[in-house]
Amino acid sequence: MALSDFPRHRLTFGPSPVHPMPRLTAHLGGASIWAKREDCNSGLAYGGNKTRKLEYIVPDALAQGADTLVSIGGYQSNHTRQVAAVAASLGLKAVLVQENWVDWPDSVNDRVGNILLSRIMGAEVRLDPAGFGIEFKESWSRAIEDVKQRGGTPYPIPAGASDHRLGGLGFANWAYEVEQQERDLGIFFDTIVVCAVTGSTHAGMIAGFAALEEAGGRPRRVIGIDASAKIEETRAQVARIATATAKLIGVERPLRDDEITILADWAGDRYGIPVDSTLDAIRLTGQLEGVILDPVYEGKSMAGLIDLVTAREISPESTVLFAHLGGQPALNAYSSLFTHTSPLPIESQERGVGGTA
Ligand code: 5PA
Repeated sequence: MALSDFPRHRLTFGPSPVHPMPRLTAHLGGASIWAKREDCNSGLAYGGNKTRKLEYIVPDALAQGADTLVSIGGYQSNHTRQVAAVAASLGLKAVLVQENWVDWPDSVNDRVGNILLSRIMGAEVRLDPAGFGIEFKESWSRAIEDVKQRGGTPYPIPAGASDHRLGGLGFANWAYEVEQQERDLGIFFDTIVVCAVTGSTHAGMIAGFAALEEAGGRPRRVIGIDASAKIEETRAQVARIATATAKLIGVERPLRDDEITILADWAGDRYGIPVDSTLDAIRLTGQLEGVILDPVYEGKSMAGLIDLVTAREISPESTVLFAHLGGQPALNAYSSLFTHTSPLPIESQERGVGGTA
């Protein structure tokens, strides 16, 4: 089968925007940096990477006659917020298990940002004290059973919509979309940088680009930056989902080791807790580009990009695509990190690079 044989339920506006980041590029003085924006890919509750994954999962849920989407994440899960939005837009119910994944001392952590949005959209939100883990959870199977006992038809969606047969297809499709945008722009992104936690975003990209390479496309590097601080689990999950997704979309050859690259150095010690490099990356991207990143995921992957470009581990000749996967609503639970403006020492001659002198 090919990717185009799988049914897709459109939840995104269309291809997500791709744009250059000229002031960040000039500041880093190395590779040319662009972004592809999943944080504004849809009108459904701010969109994000899960909205894309759900485009290939929703047809299966509808075919099974489901009336309730059941999923799981942390209190500030972006994934569960997107499940709530998709359920609302389809006229389905959502039951969300929200676990205490992050020991974060913000008194409104379970009330603002993503969880607030899910409640507005009518999801049944179940707070659970369990900690971070992408493995199978008892609370999730209990939620599924409860829906059945009430006479409903649940459709289980695992954490991050990752450990699901169709979970990698959304970002395999992203690879095809990038290739089309490259043709339109007359550009080639030799390096992609993407955040990885439950794995199917990165894995889907690996599978999609492998399929394109098999069809004669140029090879490229897809660099995953771990934000789980459990690198071995994330790497194993990415490898497994990439392999399964590649098979699903008709890639004949086994994936090479160098196609599965996940780097550990920017996650800090714990999932959900930003470190200095995360906060620096958030401020730098905000102050140079007006682009907002979150402290759990995208701040960490951007920190990786910044260091790899600065250290020339990404070549100065490279054209790099930063996959911005969303996540900003969680910033509301991290307000204590940003109580003051901290202007960065940005050289004055850099100020005009974006266009206006
Ligand atoms: C998430 C995930 P994967 O889980 O597909 O590896 O994606 C990582 C990722 N960026 C990157 C953002 C903004 C994300 O939300 N979020 C999870 C959630 O519950 O929100 C699945 C963990």
